[in-house]
Amino acid sequence: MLTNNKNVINWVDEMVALCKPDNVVWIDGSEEQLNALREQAVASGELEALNQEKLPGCYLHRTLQNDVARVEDRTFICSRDEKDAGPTNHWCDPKEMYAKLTPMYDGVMKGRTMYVIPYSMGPIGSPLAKVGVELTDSIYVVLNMDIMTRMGKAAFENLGETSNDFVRGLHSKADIDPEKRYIVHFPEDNTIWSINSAYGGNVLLGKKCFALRIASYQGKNEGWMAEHMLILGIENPQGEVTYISAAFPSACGKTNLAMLIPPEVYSKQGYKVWCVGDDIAWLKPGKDGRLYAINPENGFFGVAPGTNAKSNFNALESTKKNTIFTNVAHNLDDNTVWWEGLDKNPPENAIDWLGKPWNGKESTEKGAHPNSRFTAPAINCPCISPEFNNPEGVPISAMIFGGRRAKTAPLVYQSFDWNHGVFVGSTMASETTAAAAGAVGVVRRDPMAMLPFCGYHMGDYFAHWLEMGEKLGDKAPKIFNVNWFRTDDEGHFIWPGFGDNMRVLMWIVDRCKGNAEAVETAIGYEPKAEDINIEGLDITVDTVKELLTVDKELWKEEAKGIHEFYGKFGDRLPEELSRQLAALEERLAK
Ligand code: GTP
Ligand code: SPV
Ligand code: MN
Repeated sequence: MLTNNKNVINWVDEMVALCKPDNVVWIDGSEEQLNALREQAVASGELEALNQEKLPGCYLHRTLQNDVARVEDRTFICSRDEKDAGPTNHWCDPKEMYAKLTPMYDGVMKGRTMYVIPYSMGPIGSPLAKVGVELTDSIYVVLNMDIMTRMGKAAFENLGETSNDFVRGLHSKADIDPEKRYIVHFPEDNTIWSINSAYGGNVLLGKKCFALRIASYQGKNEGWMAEHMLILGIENPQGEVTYISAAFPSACGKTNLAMLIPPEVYSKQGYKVWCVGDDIAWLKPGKDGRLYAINPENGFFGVAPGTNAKSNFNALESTKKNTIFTNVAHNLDDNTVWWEGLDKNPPENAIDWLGKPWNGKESTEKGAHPNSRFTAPAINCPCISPEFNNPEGVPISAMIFGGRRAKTAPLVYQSFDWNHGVFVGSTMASETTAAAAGAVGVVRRDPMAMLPFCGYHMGDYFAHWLEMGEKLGDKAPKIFNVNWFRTDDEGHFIWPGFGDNMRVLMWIVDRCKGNAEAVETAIGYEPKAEDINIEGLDITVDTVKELLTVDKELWKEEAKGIHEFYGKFGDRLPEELSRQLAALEERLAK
């Protein structure tokens, strides 16, 4: 045991009595212990060691075909009152859910080992950090948690001997039976139960389950925010850094934006981009009244397909050592990995994500699953921010919302003020991706990119955003919306995206500093097309103009869709948002 904390010990005892593992191993985080686990996982086939010269410390893992993404329809928020889960979450009475799952956990770890993982979300010692303990029967989970969190003994030091403020996570692979898969949150008990999955967001309980679903609930009660946001800093040639956070739905470009390489027109002037985080931000007002953000994670669980030296050099570099690859193709010629979009040279002698022999030159099947991922330590990232471990976090000047919209949303616009920005975030919509099980490419509302991650009633969540704005007053970040995904009539993306998104960020930074003009439109402030720097691009100002058009007819349709969406929230929809919608309709009618 690594702690004298009775709350931890009693709970672990209880869960051991329930799951009945043959052994219980407390994870102290030492390299010795982790190496032994790596060896064990390789011996059992759970992991395959990759080419240790080309990819030192790297391993490959495959999950079952039925277990490759988050499962939103099996994810529950079990608040005591159904109304507190709200219309966007699946709910079940906590008593009923405990009663249903307890027999499933009973004896589930017989013949297995239970690992007790203490971890900190956020830098150890940070006033914004929080402790969790995950119990799991999966070595893969232990090794991923080691990369994704500050894991081990030190996390308990942060908790102290008497505190009860830790999140209790219980995970078992069980039989990986999709019919009995449950990802369940009890926000009022600080508890997460996950069973019958062994994939990413379903089982790395510090990530979506704690750092978003439970933490969003805690944040509402404690006056802070947990958001599905990247955090980046743009350093100008004078050395001043402006920090931006951005919420895009799953697989819509957070990792890519967070580590972008500035186009030459900026790099030659001395601009730099620093990555603080690529998926989750915890934000809290600081002593000076501004909003400060930390990245609660310690690594990246990033989408592999599409990652290459050109699209995201920094992410690719991050995966060159001490990384776990999940569901990518295995190149047998040199024992490395491959995925669609890595390069134009797929291996001929390979194993695909399903574990079958695969010839990438001939096969029409994909070698890697579209939601295949890498788990890479943040410190590997060449542009990791010097502030990454700053316990106080970084001050946020701008917050950006965005999604995949083929038509409606323009390249960029700024909200009129905070409340209007909350309206813009609350009405976000995006095409679905492979990050969650289900249809891909269907437009759905995904407020603040939090639809699958808000641990309480989304109407109350909107109210919390409005309250935070009141608290922050004129120190509140400015709010923007972007869309890198507008397409032409042939369905091609019009905007080059990736590193060139910096050109849009620069307008945003200039707006924050009062250095750029804007044009007022029905939906918000837009840049003048000439104010987006296209030097070095093969697109024209007219293309930028086209990207900035606001089609009033489309937006009138949009407003109808928003009415319908808002209707779900009944009297828990803040009146301010109804007013914002009415104001938008008035502006569109003009
Ligand atoms: P999660 O980890 O699921 O939360 O996703 P994310 O938001 O971090 O998404 P990520 O950056 O991994 O991008 C997902 C996909 O979008 C990849 O296939 C990228 O190649 C693609 N993508 C990212 N940025 C851009 C862009 O600016 N333009 C275009 N066209 N595609 C992009
Ligand atoms: C997402 O789906 O938004 C992810 C991947 O970041 S997972 O951790 O699986 O949720
Ligand atoms: Mn995510």
